[in-house]
Amino acid sequence: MAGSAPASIGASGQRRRTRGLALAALIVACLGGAHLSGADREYQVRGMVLQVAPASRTFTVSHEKIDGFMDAMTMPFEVREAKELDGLAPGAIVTFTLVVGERAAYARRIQGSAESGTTR
Ligand SMILES: [Cu+2]
Repeated sequence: MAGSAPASIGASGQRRRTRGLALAALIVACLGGAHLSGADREYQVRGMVLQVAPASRTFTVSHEKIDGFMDAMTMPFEVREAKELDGLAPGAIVTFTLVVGERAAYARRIQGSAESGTTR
């Protein structure tokens, strides 16, 4: 039989992989936006918690624009210790300090905002 393989085989798999890379690149671009000079930088961040994942020590926040660093967006942030996520729940309005080092970034001093009404 003179069967010829379709030339387009595997095209969809290729596309899926490209999308994954684009997402990773977005996160890197986001954290790489600062002009890192070796010293850690700290930024005040305010936003709404969308997801909390103690197992991976991360929480996802829809954050407001961070002056001099990045525009408003939704992204995951890491914390040093899972217990820092205690009491956080989707929908909470929080402020925290984002520490950006040469190779990693993490959130600290996460505080609920009075506006979120969780302490009523
Ligand atoms: Cu961001």
